[in-house]
Amino acid sequence: MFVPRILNPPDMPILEGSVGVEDLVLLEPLDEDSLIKNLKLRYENKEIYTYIGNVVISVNPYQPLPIYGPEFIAKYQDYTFYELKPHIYALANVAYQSLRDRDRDQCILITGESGAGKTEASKLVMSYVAAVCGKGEQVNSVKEQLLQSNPVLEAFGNAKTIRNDNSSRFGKYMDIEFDFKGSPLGGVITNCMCPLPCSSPACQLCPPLLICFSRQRLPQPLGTTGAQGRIRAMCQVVSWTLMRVFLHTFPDLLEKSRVVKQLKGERNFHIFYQLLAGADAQLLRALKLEQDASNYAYLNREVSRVLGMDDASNFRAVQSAMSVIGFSEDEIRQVLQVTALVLKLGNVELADEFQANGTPASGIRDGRGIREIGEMMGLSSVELERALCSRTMETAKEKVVTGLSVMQAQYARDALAKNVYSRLFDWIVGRINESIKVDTGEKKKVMGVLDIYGFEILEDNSFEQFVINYCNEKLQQVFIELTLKEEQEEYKREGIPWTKVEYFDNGIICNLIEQNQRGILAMLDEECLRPGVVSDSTFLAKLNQLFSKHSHYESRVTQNAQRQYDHTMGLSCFRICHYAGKVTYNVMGFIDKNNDLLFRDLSQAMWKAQHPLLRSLFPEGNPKEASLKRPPTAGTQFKNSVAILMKNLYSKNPNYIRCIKPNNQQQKGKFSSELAVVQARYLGLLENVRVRRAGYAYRQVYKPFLERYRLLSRSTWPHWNGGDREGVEKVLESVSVSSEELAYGKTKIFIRSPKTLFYLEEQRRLRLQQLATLIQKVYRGWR
Ligand code: AOV
Ligand code: MG
Repeated sequence: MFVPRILNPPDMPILEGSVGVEDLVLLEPLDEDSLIKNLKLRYENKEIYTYIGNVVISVNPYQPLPIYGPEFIAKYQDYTFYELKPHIYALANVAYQSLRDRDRDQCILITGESGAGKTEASKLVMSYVAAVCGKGEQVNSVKEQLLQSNPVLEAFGNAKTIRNDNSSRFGKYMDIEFDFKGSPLGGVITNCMCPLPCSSPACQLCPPLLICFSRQRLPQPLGTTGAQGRIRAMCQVVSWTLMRVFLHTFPDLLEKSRVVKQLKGERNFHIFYQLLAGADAQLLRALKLEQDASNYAYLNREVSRVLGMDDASNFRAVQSAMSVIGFSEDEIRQVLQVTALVLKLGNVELADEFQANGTPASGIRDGRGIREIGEMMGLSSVELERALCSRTMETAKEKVVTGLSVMQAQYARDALAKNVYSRLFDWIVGRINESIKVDTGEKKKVMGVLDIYGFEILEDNSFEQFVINYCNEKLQQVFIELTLKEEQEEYKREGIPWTKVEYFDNGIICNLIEQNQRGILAMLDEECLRPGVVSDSTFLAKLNQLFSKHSHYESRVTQNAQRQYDHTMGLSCFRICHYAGKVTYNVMGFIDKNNDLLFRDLSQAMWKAQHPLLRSLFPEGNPKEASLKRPPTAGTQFKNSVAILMKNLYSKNPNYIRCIKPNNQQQKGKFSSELAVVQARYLGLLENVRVRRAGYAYRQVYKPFLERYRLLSRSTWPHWNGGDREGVEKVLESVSVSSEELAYGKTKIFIRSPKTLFYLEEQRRLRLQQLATLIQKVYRGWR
């Protein structure tokens, strides 16, 4: 349940020194300027979190702040949302409690651009969940595994980019699954007798009082036993138990092009550097590696170190994390071998050779390298060379082997390296999923956490940025649909007058990209599958023709209002006006990346290798499994996984963390208003506040509202036999809330300003204190 917090309750030390408004709903005047000023003021005072109702805005502090850890987790667990400073823990707590108490699957959606703090936020959510749920040996081990999955995933899936030294290069969606009550695995069950003299069969006072006594959080009235007007609610304190974690990474969505090539100033995936820096001499020898990163063609020579990042010690952390998760020593060794193989493949140099008939073909220049690789793979170097440098065309009748040109062979080598690495990554994810679970108990409730790569605008944007931004576009759509639209529609449903707030609906951009048979992805597939001469330029020409009138598509050839061509755009580019800004994409490489071809000779060779892990990564290399059917293109696969993800998200109750990047230098304490305003604009923060404020900041179904506050009125407490809505009316009358503050909807009560709610909460707290004192007296009397 969303409840905005009391601004300055007197007895909570944690609140001291708060700056600016903590909930933008309270902002006065409400405009972009004051919104940004408020965020800035707070940021400069190290208040990085701010609410818009139940949405958490997080501004990256770029420095460790003393607001995390067990002590804070315990605090946020004990208080409700409005009682403490805005925090991700508060949001995690609300999500966790709604999951537990209201039986509703939750998801936590973390958005923001690259470097804004999404991954760190997701880790905070995970550590919160791990800290608050369940006890017992087995559960603790699941928790430990959950937390240790981070260093492993980051080593293999993150890299230094221009935007972020620890940038996620894959999309991660995690389902954390819980089981509850009476579970043999540590669901804590305590039976307490509530001594309250009350006759309500489901006494709602019981939970808060039990909290007072035992600091336990989970009493659920089980049933009642009555004696002479005294009804005691028997409460069961249960705790939800973390059962299992299921990681979904998008198939093929690791940015695998990075394995073979990085932009200026960027690095390959961390693991390569960690391995070289952290492996001892013996391991290096076993892997046939040299320590110096500059020896490897796949590792950008100019940057091999990242300031403040200790690759060697991270390597040890990754190794130990893998064993905690349950990778056997042998598995770890094999993973490292495959990683080393990728590096070594990059150094395979291809040179011109001539076939007997005089046509140019490629061959391998350095015999030692290929022999070492063959040895490690468990494959003869002759066979490996053949697979890299030639291609077998198979028809029903015959087999024709042709030599590849040097360019083609290099392409084949890189394709192999990329495929080995990305399949290794998927294998690791699968292996983690196998580990992190308790076998007994079925899945009951799920909390999803989504942390994807953020929206990216680079100087030169390619297929990778295109899919990444498409994914962000879809997430924005979820946000719009669920928050803004739903909000307005709710007012309509409840029959409450409403002034319309305009917001931008990005459905049109999503359609431009994903529409079946008509969208850009469909056009790309069509070009990839079309027989005849296809190239990136025929693809571009097709787009330019098809979308020349589309309001969110721009090309060099579309004339603008002044009938001029746009010469600022490269010849091979098109532009999409995304919700978050215009991005110019260069089509060079789109077809290739979408096709993502791995010549069959290579997958067959890999399948023949003796190395068990490597071999298992290429099941399609088994001649018996061979199919002439083409696997779906990279774009289609991506679109499909996004669709599955969306379906999953729509089935859950969303909680939002909106991350903002305060500066481009990854510097602490520096808040650039210009940068923030752009992000606030595309995150739609102002609209979000407006929608929240336009009408009513808070609403709640009558029944739970009555249950929460009925102790405030003598008419409704301890007994109330009337209807829920009438009960709510009685309560609000008795605490004299002005009628202008309220609207009675069909099923819900709406409250206009948060202040009224703060007032109600304060009244409730005082009343509870009163009651607690009373009951403690009774309780003592009984013992
Ligand atoms: P991202 O996930 O949003 O970018 P990260 O979560 O990796 O961004 O954050 C980038 C860096 O900012 C981290 O490595 C930390 O140094 C710092 N940081 C972020 N949040 C905090 C925090 N709460 N406290 C302290 N430091 C923080 V990307 O994955 O690139 O889209 O693709
Ligand atoms: Mg990240």
